[in-house]
Amino acid sequence: MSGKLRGADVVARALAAAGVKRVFSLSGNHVMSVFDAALDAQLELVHVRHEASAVHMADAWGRLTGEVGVALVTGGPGHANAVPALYTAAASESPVLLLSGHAPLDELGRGAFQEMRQADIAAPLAKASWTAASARTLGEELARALRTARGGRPGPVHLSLPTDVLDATVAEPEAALPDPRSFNPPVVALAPEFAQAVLGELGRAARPVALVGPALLRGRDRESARAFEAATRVPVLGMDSPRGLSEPALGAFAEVLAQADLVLLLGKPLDYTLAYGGTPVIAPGCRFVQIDPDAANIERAVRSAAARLSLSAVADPGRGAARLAELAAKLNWPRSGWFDEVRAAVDHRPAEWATLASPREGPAHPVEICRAVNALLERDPNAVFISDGGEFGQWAQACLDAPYRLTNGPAGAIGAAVPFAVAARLALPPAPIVAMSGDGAFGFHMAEFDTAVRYGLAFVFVVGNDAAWNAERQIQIRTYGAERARYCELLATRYDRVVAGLGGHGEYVERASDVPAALERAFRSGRPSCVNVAIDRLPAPNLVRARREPIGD
Ligand SMILES: Cc1ncc(C[n+]2csc(CCOP(=O)(O)OP(=O)(O)O)c2C)c(N)n1
Ligand SMILES: [Mg+2]
Repeated sequence: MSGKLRGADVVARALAAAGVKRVFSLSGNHVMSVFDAALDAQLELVHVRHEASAVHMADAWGRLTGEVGVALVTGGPGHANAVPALYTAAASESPVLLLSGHAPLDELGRGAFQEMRQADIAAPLAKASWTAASARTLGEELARALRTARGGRPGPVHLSLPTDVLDATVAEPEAALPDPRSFNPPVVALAPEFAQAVLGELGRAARPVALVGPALLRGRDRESARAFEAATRVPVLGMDSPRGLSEPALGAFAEVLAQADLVLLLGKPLDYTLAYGGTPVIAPGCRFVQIDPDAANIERAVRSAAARLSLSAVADPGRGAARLAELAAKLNWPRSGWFDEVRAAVDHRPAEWATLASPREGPAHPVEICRAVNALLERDPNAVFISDGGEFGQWAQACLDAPYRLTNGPAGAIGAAVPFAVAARLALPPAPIVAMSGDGAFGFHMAEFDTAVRYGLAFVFVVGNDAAWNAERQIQIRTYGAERARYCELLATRYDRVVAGLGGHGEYVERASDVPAALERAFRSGRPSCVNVAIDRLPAPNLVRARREPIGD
C-alpha cells in the first residue's frame, strides 16, 4: 500500500480505532473494498442473508452492549433493503451505524449503476444521514457518525460511501484517521438548581411515578433508574411498547397511573401511549416534570400539557436519574403505601395462571410454554429473552423477563427476532438465549438460521404456531365479526424442518407435556434450534383487574 491508505482503509481503521470488532454485512459491488480493508484492520464481518437482518443485528448489538452496532450493505437495492430496519432501532433508541456503498460521486446525475438518493431515503428514520464527501474527510465523518449515534437519545445514523471515495488514496494516513477522543459524544448534565427543584416537586407529590423510555431500560442507565427508585421510592416504569399501557408486561399499571398526581418523564415522550397527558389515562390535575435529550419532545409536551408541565430540561435522562438518586439519598423521604400499590398493580397476573394446565392431549397454552421457558432462563444471570410477533409475543411478555430483554420495541415492527438472537449470541457471554415468536413473525428472517449455523451460534427459538397472523385475525373478529375473519390464516408449517434443513436443530411439539423435554434437547443440542409448538389461536391476555376502590391520599 506504499504508505497510502484507501478510503476503504480509513473506514475499517477508524471503526477498529473506535472499538468496533464486528460488522454485520451483506456484500455487493460497492463495498468489496471495505471487505478487503477489514482484513488488515482485524474487523470481523458477519455475512448475513438479508440487509434488514444486518441492521436488526446491529440494533441488538447496540442495545445489548451500549456500543454502536455497525451494518455495512451495498448501494442502491442493498441500501433500500436495509433502511426499514432503522425504524425499529430508532424507536428503541439503539445506537446503530448503517454504512451503505454508493455510486461514485463523479458519475452522479449521469445514470450511474444503482444510483439512488440514498441519504434522502434514510433521513426520516435516522438521527443523521449523509453521503461521505472525500477520502480525506472520511475519518472525521465516521467519528461524527459514531458520536451522533451514541449521543443524546441514542439512535441510528446513516453514512453513504461512494465507491470513488472508498477507492481514492489519502496521502497523509495519520491525518486521515480521526482523533480517538472524537468518537465520544458530549453529555448534557442537569443543572444543580434544576435537580433540586425536581426533588422538591417529587417530595410534594403524594402519588408520583417516573416513566422511562427504552434507553433507560438497559445497561448503566437502567442501574441509574433503579438507584433513583431505591433512593426516592418513586416507582419507575419502563414504557417500550407500541401498545403503551396495554402492554402485558405492565400488568394493571394503567389503573394506578390514572391516579398519579405527578409524572416524571425521563426520556419518555408525552405521546399517544399516554393519551398526550389527557384523561382517562392521566388525571386532570396531574403535573409533569420532563427531562429529555431532545428539545422537540419538550416542545410537544408544552403543547399537550401546557401549564401542567411544571418543570422541564433538555439533558441526558440517564445521567439525570443518577444525579437525582445521589441527591435524594441524602434526604429523608416519607414512606407511603403508594409505591407498593403501584408495584402490586404492575405485578398483577390472573391467579389461575399459576396452576393453568393445557388440555391433556391438546395443544400447549402459552402460559404453560412460558413456564418451561422460564425454567431455562432462570438458570443464568445473563440469560436473554427475545419476544416477537403478535398475540403469542404478548403472552410471552406478560409471563417472562430476563436480565437481557429484546422486543420489537415502540416501533412495533414484527420479524426481527431471528437476527436479534444471532447478534445476542455474538454480543454476550455464554448464557441461555430464548426467543419466543409467532409463526408469522418467524417467517420474515428465518434464513438467518443459515447465518447462525455458519458462525456456530446456539440459541433456542420457540415458535408459537397457530397457523395465523392471529393478532390481525383477532382484530377482524372483534371489529367485524368472526364470520368476516378472512385472509389472516397461515399453514401449520413445519418450521422445525426448515431449521433442520438449514443445519440447525428442530423439535415439533403437539402436546403441552412435551414442551419441557423438547426445550431441554434444543438447549443441549448446542446449535441454533427451533422448537415449533402447535398452539390455539388465543387472543392476547387481558390483565384488567376487578373493580377496586380508588386509592386515597
Ligand atoms: C413489519 C410489520 N408488519 C405488520 C405488522 C402488523 N402485525 C402485527 S402482529 C401481526 C401478526 C403476527 O402474527 P404471528 O407472528 O404469527 O403472531 P400471532 O399474532 O399469530 O401470535 C401483524 C401482521 C407489524 N406490526 N409489523
Ligand atoms: Mg401466529
